[in-house]
Amino acid sequence: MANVSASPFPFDLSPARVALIVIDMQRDFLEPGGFGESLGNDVSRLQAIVPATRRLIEGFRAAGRPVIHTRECHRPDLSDCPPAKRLRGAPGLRIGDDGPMGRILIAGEPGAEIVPELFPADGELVIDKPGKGAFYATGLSEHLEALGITQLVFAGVTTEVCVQTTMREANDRGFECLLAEDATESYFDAFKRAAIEMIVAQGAIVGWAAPVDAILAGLE
Ligand code: C5J
Repeated sequence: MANVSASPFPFDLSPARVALIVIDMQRDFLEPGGFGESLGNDVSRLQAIVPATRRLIEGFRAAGRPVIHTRECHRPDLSDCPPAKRLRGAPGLRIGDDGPMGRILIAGEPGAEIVPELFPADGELVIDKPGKGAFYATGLSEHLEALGITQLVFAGVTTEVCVQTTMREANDRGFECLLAEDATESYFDAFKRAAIEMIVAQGAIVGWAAPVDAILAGLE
């Protein structure tokens, strides 16, 4: 066990039982012309965490620990996209519409792909998920069980939506959850800060948060 300096108190990282989950670092959320920008967001906020996320991924690879990537996307016929999700709000482009990077959030389209800097290595699991959480309608739970994973480190976007949804469910499923605070981001600074505060509140009610460097030190 290695102690990681974390909030609200040190996290006992178990290098043999930990995996990294990188949530939705997709072109549709990070690049101009994608879904995130069509909702009126400044995507440069999310691009800024790419270097720290890359360092975290490389640290897990070097330690021989599993790196799992998720992508929020849907089947081309939208059969896994409830109308309530597709029709909500007033984005410039809805899920399934044609955009500059192909159809928005559709599996196999360029926009649904993970940004090149963080592209999965051969053999790394990539989970396509129709929901915000990575456990709903995916095989993630069975995969983690097969690997004997009991601790999860989280990175990715957005902190208060897909990252927090997945982290909360992971916590309910009994995983010890640690958020890499400089490898996650929101389009809204206040939302990111509030999400982290909520996660670590009341003695780590959902989990812990720590900087990438502290997590990497615990992996060594
Ligand atoms: C959103 C996500 N925000 N990956 N997706 O719609 O957080």
